[in-house]
Amino acid sequence: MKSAASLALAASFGGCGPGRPTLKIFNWSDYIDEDLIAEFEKLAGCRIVYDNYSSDSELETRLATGAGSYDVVFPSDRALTALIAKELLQPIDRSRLPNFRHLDPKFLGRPFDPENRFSTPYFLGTLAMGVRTDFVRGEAHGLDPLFDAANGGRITMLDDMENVIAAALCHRNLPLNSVDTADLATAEQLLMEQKPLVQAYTSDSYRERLISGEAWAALGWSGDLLQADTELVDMRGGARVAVVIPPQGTMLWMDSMVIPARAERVDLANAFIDFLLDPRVAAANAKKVNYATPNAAARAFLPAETLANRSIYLPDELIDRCTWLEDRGQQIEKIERVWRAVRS
Ligand code: N2P
Repeated sequence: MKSAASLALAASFGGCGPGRPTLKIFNWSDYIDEDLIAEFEKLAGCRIVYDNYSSDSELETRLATGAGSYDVVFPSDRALTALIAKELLQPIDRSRLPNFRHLDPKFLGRPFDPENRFSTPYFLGTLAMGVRTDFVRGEAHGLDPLFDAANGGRITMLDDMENVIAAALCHRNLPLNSVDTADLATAEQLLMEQKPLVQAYTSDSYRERLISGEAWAALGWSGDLLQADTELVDMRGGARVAVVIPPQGTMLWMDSMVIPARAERVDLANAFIDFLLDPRVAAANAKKVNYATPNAAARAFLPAETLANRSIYLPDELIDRCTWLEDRGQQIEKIERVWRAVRS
């Protein structure tokens, strides 16, 4: 039985049947409760084409070359500045997003889009490490297991230049956004020494590798690591993934929902974004992906244990020690040079 709201929504997009309109979405991997995709298809009487990417640069290239147009994409804070400057996004019509009001004002008006003309916050998370506690013994001190020869061949690092270098700087207690020549030389040396121990530089397969036990220690995004732990708990084999947020502070990030300039179904794109902003939907999504929701009203629908999870909702004193990725302008070349050395 369809609700009146869903019938109205479906009617406004041309209804069901073979001629159903198509909404094209491009999102990071493991970053949505897939039941919500089916729920929206039903609600709006549309078909969703859902593709994944694993880095901001992959997204930017796709939008810039126009290879396949998308209607909703999810760039991170650092990528937004460039996407806006290159006119690859379109301004949002706030009157189409009645649920926008549920967002916590603390996550609006960030420097990359001060008036939220283009972006609607989706999730926040951190750069973190996951370790298989059955293979990596003892309490992890900061990111130590990632650089420990005892885990040789069982370590994965993100395929992401700024975050890998930030992790190395963090391990050496240096500022995460440093472009100081000596700091970067320290990071480079550490990463070159680590390289023979690394099984893979990957941003989209570490979750699975931790679950299978192929990887024992992984640098990753907090929610994906927590998802790996949840799956292991569900499998009841006794294995766990401990999620470690370095106590000295880590990188924080926030991803947003945006509509590309070349989107073909702006009507459906708005309806989909507004659907994800619905407090009940936002809570279901947050519970599944284990990232922090910027949706204040959604918190009422989240289990107390999720809200109490300090790897998702960081305590204030830890947030104070964390940083956001800074735009390093021309100095980024220094970071690129280190990354080339590590990856060549
Ligand atoms: C989810 C990746 C989170 C996006 N797999 C990092 N910005």
